[in-house]
Amino acid sequence: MPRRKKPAQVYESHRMYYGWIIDPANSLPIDEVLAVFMQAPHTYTCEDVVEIQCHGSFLVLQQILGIITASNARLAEPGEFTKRAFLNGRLDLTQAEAVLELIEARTDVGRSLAAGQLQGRLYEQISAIQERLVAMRAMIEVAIDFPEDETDILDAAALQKQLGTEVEGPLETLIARAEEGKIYREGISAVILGRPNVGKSSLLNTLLEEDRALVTHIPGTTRDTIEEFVNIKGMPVRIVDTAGIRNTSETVEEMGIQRARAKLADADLVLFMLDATVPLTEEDRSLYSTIRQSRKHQKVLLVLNKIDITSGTSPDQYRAGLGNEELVAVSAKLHTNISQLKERIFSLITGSPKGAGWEPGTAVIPNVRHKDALKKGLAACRRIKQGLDINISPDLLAVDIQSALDHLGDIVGETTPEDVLDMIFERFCIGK
Ligand SMILES: Nc1nc2c(ncn2[C@@H]2O[C@H](COP(=O)(O)OP(=O)(O)OP(=O)(O)O)[C@@H](O)[C@H]2O)c(=O)[nH]1
Ligand SMILES: [Mg+2]
Repeated sequence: MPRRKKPAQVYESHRMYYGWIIDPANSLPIDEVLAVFMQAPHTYTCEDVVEIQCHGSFLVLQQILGIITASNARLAEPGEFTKRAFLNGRLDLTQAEAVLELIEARTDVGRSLAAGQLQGRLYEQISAIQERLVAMRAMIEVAIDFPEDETDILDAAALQKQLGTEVEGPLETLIARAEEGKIYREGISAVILGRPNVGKSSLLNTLLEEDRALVTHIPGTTRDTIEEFVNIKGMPVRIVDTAGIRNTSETVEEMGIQRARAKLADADLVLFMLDATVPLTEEDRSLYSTIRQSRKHQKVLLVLNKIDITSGTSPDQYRAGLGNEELVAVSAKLHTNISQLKERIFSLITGSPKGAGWEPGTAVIPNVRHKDALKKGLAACRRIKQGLDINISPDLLAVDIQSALDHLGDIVGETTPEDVLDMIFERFCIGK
């Protein structure tokens, strides 16, 4: 603890103390700080915690950490605080995951979903389903213990109905939510492709509202891919600016073009950019057919740029040469029709008509890991129903009930294997 004028013998829990950190090696002051001792169990990890609030200088932090580690402490591993909170039962696994999501959220919608999960909304829904299954398991166990009364105890039709409404239904709803909420949680990726000089980097800058990428009148300016997140109606969209694609003998430019093509493969959406000051060129056509050949079902939006300069070609003439894809006419330079472009991107991805963004409200959106376990839980539930159909022995029903329970237990961290836990907490940064 920091040195105070009158060092206390006992530090009160959850009380701020003011003082100085003094270097024990030479008794020189390091920083003026506030420190708080928090006694278990009312702490983040449920263990005793000391927090020191110093000035945010790298050197000060390094020196204080040096003193602390010299007295037999060690640095926490990534996510260790949250992992301890989880292992000590203060958070379930979905809440622990929500901490990471809260830190990494890129839009308000994402942040709000993470906050809801941190409050335990997903956990509550999973626990409710678990309780139902436990009650059903109890009934089946009675049937196992008193086989002669089995027909009286196990009303197969009633049990099937109960499974449908109390387990299957809620599981299906959660799986559907995971699908529809995925884009808000993980975002999508949109790659801007087009000939050199059509204004790809200008569009990235306009969408970002900052001069991120270099823009010049010289074709071949962008040599590497540049990626930044843009918030489009609550949906995090990774926009990838690429090197203009053309035949070139220049090695660096050619490497950039290769990267641009590679980005095409993992994009959800291609913003195919055209230059309104010239008619459609042969290069445009061949680039378009490359895109279509490589990913037949990929979404493509034609972006006709530089409409501030009038030309003799109508938007429909460009579309006619490019598979009649949807087209938005913009001026990246003058920011014309940019909100319309965002609307089109949003509706193309979400499939919802243009208009309102998504309101998270009190929605619960399971992540990919949860969805996987929910699907396995649902499959087990369906096996139970089929088993009841053909009157299988209660012992076998109990096995499937247990399997459904285990999959739900994986979500909240009750039965999650150690390696999965490690994978989750390794994604955290140090100090969380
Ligand atoms: N008039 C007009 N000029 C634009 C517009 N958008 C971009 N430009 C100009 O077009 C030129 C090329 O713009 P960039 O954004 O560098 O084009 P690019 O597609 O990234 O080019 P490469 O990186 O070389 O492939 C620059 O001189 C821009 O100022 C626009 O909407 N209107
Ligand atoms: Mg560029």
